[in-house]
Amino acid sequence: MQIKRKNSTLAYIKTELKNPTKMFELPPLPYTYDALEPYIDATTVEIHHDRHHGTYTGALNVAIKGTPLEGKSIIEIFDEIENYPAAVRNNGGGYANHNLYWQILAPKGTSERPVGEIASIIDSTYGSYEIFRDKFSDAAMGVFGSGWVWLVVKPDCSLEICTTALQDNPMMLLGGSRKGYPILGLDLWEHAYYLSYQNRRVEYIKNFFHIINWYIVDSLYHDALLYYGCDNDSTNAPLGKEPQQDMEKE
Ligand code: MN3
Repeated sequence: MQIKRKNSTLAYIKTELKNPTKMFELPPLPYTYDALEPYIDATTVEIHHDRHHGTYTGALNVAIKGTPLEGKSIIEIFDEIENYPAAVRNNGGGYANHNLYWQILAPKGTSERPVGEIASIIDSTYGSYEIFRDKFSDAAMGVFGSGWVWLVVKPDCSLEICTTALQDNPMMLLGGSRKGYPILGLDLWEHAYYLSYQNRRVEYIKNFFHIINWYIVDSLYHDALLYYGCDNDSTNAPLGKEPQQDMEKE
């Protein structure tokens, strides 16, 4: 089963990041519950998507109801996240983080290695895909308790591996700054892996690399470059450049 660039999937992510919606809705899984087996079992996917992600989504709507955040996009909500109760931060993050998580996963065989421009930028940033994989895994193992590990694009257009606690998202404006635009994220909460792996988080992290949809990650990388106005023709372009029109052509 091949999942490559799908306009519907990407349109969803772009819409989600840029356009306001009145109520947030739980996006359907882009595959069946058992599609990630044997690495993530069907029961885990079903509970994780339908109940955990569903609950974050519903609770986000409740948390923003009647506040000035109602009708804003999740990215606009992240701009003001420090001004609202923890329920907005926890459920807004939980909603957005899982949107990304389900999109960047895919059945084994979809893409065993990075593809497109993200492949070359990973090579030039980290030396090789294998070195990147080790660094990402080490960062994941360093998260104590519940949280996430991310590959983000920073405002200066470079890549960075970072982690967040609980359901924080790298785009949340916290203490005056954001960590970056996430293009890959791994859920390290026990609910993501416990039924199959119990305490063996290291195996869950190792197996994650078999089920990444690098076509989607590459598309998100292009979205991030566009978001920050990076010059698509050069690596680590300086800040402040106008978005290049030719990046819109896909
Ligand atoms: Mn989760």
